[in-house]
Amino acid sequence: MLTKLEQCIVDLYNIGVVKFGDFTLKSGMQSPIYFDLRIIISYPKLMETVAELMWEARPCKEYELVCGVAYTGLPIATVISTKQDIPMLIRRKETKGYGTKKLVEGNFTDGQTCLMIEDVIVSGSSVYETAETLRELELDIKDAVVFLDREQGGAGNLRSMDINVVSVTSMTEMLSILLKHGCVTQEISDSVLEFVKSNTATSIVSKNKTACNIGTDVMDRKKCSLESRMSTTSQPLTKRLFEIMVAKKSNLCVAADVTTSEELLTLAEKLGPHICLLKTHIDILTDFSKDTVENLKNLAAKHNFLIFEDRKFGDIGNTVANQYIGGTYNIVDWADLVTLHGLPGDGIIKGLMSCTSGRPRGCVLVSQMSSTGALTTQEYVSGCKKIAEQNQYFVVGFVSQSSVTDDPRFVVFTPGVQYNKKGDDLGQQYNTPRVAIMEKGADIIIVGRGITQAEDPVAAAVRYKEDGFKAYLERVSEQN
Ligand code: S5P
Repeated sequence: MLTKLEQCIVDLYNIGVVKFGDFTLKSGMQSPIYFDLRIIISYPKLMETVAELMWEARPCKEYELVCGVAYTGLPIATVISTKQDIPMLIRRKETKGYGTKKLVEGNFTDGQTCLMIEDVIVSGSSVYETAETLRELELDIKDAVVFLDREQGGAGNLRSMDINVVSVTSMTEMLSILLKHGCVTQEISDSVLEFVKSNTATSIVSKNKTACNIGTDVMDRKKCSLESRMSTTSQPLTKRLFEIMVAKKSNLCVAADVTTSEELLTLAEKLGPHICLLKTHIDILTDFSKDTVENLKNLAAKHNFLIFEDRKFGDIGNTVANQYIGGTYNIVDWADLVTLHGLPGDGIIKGLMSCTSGRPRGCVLVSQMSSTGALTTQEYVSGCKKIAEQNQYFVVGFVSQSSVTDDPRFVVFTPGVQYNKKGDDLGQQYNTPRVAIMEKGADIIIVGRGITQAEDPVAAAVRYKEDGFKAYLERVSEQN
């Protein structure tokens, strides 16, 4: 005799709610399992069972309201609302551009208790966004009930925001039921559990602050040590970058804007020990060949730095995918990081992500530029931040001229750094490393001609590196 939960999970499996394969989650994370509860709207009886199990799992006996988290939480909340005779609220994903412009639909009064209903949590950010809106309207939000907890840190993240979340089932329990009933092989089940175990460092971002999974503290990027930031991110390359910066005591990226492979490789060999990143404009080379990048990759491994191609992609997803993987340069093959503009919207990132075939890759959004008259407005910066938050598994950070984010997961890269000059004849503007780090909020300084055209590039690199790291240490040790 199957328990109600067992029967429900087997039924969900049979209608295709649980899928095994290679999936990209909302955050950009690649997952070997996808739980897609949306299709239960086609199976009313099963939806009723899901709603019953969720109602039975609720943390408190009584609530004055229920609110489904869009979209899959909505039909489930509706079933609970009608069955239990509890009024319901709907939180829109976006405000309407007309009429009342309300974000929340339904009647309520200050202080009413409201239970949030969601299908599945990964980081908990969708539940948190809803809670944040409802709390702004003076509703009493303490609890959420979800059907599946993917066990990737969401429950802990929500607890640190004072939201108690209970789940009908967990990934571990669901897999063991599916295994017992022959719906999944031991091998796949093990690989999913392994994936879950190694991807628990999700975090959520609220409008005003960042919740990190380090205790319950709210962290400000500029005050956080690189070590403490490692566990805030689920982007593998960001973690690696932090590790390299700590190991080499370097927040220096050299912009190796030279025209021959020999010059590029010589710079990489000589400056390699002092930098965390080497930035290329590969299309400046007059003699590019596959050997150039093979040799560069070897030097990156030898000296422990990442390769950062400053391609500044700026087109629709399909075009950038072709540019990233194809053409002369096959950038995805050798560049750990690439730059891109946020102008085309989110699709540009999806386009890049579609090319990685599981290789650790990341991108940096150019949100502000160093040149005079740059058209990167505050509104544009906000748009870039939103794209980054929605694609946190792929976005490493921002190229910018100010502290565009306080979120410790994201790295701020600042070009336009040089000691001796205020600018060039073509609109470039410079700050010193200290100003870039202490005043503009840079994590990494990008230095080009200040090093490549110095009489002694190695000595110059050492000076930029030492001053840069000293300024970082000073910034994190400063009291507010
Ligand atoms: O806003 C920007 C963004 C970038 S990535 N301003 C910049 O200067 N850059 C790049 O940084 C630019 O393409 C160049 O490779 C480097 C600055 O070089 P420098 O010689 O002026 O230090």
